[in-house]
Amino acid sequence: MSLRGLIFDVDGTLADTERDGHRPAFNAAFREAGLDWHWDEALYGELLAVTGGKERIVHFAARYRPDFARLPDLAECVAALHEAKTRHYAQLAATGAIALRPGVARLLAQARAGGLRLAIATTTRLENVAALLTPALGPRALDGFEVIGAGDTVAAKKPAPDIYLWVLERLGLPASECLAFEDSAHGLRAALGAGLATVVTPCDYTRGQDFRGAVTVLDSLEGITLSSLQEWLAGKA
Ligand code: XBP
Ligand code: MG
Repeated sequence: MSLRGLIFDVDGTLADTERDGHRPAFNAAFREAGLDWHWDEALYGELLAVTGGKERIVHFAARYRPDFARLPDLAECVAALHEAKTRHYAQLAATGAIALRPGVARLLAQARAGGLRLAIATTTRLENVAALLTPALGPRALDGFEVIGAGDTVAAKKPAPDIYLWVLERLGLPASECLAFEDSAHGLRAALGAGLATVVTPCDYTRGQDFRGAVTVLDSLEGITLSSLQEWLAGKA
């Protein structure tokens, strides 16, 4: 089977965004709303078990702030917090403070030059993806991706396979001709659930998770060649 498309997760895979990007943005939104909530590094690692920012806030409230979780307008309050969080994250990312992981920019450029079709399948919001990629890849960063599945594009977030299935459908490619790139066990499950051979590059928060089923687990995307990607796809088939 020949390789035709690459589908990338964003958070943790293209850049290590969680500890010093999303986490402080959540905390800034909580402060701004007058809440005494603070997600330290350890707590945030625990909360990453729930994907999606709004879902993560709801989970935290249910577990640690039951009074807040019982608010009759909980959904609106969470949506407002998440809007503020997105603003803070996008502002920070747009400064270029969150670098791409080693090898990412080179692999994207090589894949494009080699005629591969590129896509994104992420849980985070589209504006966050734009803010993160623009400083590193330029103002047309998103144009390099033919399909971008982000945020609430699908109702069921990772580890459900829905976002990958949505992206595959729009690419018009079978899973057997694509590779997925993930950093977490949740993301891997989503990609595998869509039938995708998956390369895993764990990040700080996900190192040590169960990556059974991945075609390979690597420290980074540095040094990867298009022929090694083709071999991983063939090995999986
Ligand atoms: C990323 C996430 C996201 C971000 C926050 O998971 O779980 O929820 O932490 O983004 P993945 P939003 O890398 O598997 O896509 O606040 O925009 O939801
Ligand atoms: Mg990820």
